[in-house]
Amino acid sequence: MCAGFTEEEECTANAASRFIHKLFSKSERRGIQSQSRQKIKTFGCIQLTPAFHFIVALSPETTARSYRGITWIIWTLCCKGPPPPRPEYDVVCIGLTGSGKTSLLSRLCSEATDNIVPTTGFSIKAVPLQNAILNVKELGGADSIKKYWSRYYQGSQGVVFVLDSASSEEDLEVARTELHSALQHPQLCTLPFLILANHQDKPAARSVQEIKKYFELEPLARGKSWILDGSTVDSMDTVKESFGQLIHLLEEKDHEIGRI
Ligand SMILES: Nc1nc2c(ncn2[C@@H]2O[C@H](COP(=O)(O)OP(=O)(O)OP(=O)(O)O)[C@@H](O)[C@H]2O)c(=O)[nH]1
Ligand SMILES: [Mg+2]
Repeated sequence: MCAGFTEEEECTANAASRFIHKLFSKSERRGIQSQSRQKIKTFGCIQLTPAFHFIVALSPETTARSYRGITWIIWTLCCKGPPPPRPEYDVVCIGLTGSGKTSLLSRLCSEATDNIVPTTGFSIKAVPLQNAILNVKELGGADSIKKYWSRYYQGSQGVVFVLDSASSEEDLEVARTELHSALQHPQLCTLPFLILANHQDKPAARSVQEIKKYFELEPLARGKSWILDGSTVDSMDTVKESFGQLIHLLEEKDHEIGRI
């Protein structure tokens, strides 16, 4: 998030940056795409007006105020309407029962987590994140439901796989088998994966490095876009960052499809 921004300002500023971005010629855009996402935001404004060069050099408070002002002027003069909605992506969330899928998704949606029960069938949540909304379809992880997972993969643009890093060897082995078959499934094998090694707060939890080795991710997921992060339901800032990275991969995939 830019220094001094409220979430609402950040959202509006992001929307304005996306609009400015669209104004560029294709060749300019290609050049800018190679920069980091933060630079895209800044470059978008710098291209629009050299005066913004000065503004970004000022204090965070001044920058935030000026950015908001410029954003308002752009929208008033050019768009005469509310900023466009954040992009939406359809994501499927799988993992064994008890791995923490519902807990993490509920926390991301600012919902209470006191009375969470095992998911029967599936449940869909619109998870609002800074740069996108993820429509996440969580598939229950109980044995009776797991065998039907693949029926619900169609239409997914990304995958979140949650595992319990502190589970028994036996359960970890089952989780590994499930992740491997998901990574190789024809409807998922080309999609970005976010793998969350959850329950990291527990003393028995394996480290992310241990999970990476145990799950043989390097050889299996080579050539695919995936992220493996540790997580716990008590540290949602980290989880939001992981989802932010997934969104980045989803955006890249979108651009890739656009280029074809
Ligand atoms: N200590 C700890 N407990 C967690 C964590 N994440 C989830 N839990 C607990 O694990 C239990 C199961 O969580 P759920 O969110 O229902 O798991 P799920 O993956 O949705 O399970 P199914 O819906 O049955 O597939 C709950 O009691 C949660 O409070 C975590 O990171 N640390
Ligand atoms: Mg659940």
